[in-house]
Amino acid sequence: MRRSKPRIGLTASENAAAGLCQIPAAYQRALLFCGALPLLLPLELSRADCAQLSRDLDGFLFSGGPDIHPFYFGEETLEGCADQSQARDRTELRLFAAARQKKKPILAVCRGAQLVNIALGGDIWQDLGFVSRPLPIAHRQPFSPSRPSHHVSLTDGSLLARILGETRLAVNSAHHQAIRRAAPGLRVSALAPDGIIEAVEAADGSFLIGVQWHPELLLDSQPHARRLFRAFADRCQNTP
Ligand SMILES: [Mn+2]
Repeated sequence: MRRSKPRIGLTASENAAAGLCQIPAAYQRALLFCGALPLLLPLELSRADCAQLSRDLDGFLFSGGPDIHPFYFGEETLEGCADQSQARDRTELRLFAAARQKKKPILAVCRGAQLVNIALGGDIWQDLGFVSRPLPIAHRQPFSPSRPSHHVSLTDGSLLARILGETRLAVNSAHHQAIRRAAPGLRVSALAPDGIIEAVEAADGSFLIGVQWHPELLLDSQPHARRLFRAFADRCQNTP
């Protein structure tokens, strides 16, 4: 008998100006490619809704998007901080807590990785202009995001390194913020050559991986992007 596909909840972006709940199609394509069934989630979900979804779905992808309000990590809004969505911040933090409680696999991309870190008590740089770096890597790359622009070094023995079977990846980069201190319960699994944290994962070995790059846009060119989505879908399929 053919097994049903894992159902993966995909968080949406709010386009407040146009009144839209939207998501770049690349996320859906990546999840479909690796055999999962993506389900786009609403922008507004109560705690009870999040608890129900965490029971009913097999995993969650926290997608990229605008900045997270600095109050969530105990800071004032600084120059360089950009647009944010109140509905999305609130819903994603609720959903993350519920999904972790149910031990569901989580893949978090760009903003998603920052959200995971903030949810667990870590913080972020509100703008990379605040960071003194030995090498001015263009984390907002000046060309198509489907082409890699910088490398990352993976932490030996990390879940990410074991999944990908590599120690160094070429990745794309479309962020002006980044994780500053990894939250308790997380460990750093990738660094850029300028020391910026590019991936984190759960220290307890559960499938919680946040990447600062956009693997959904590298599906065609980078085997590591396909491997990451496949590993995520497999874990969603095999988690009770
Ligand atoms: Mn980067």
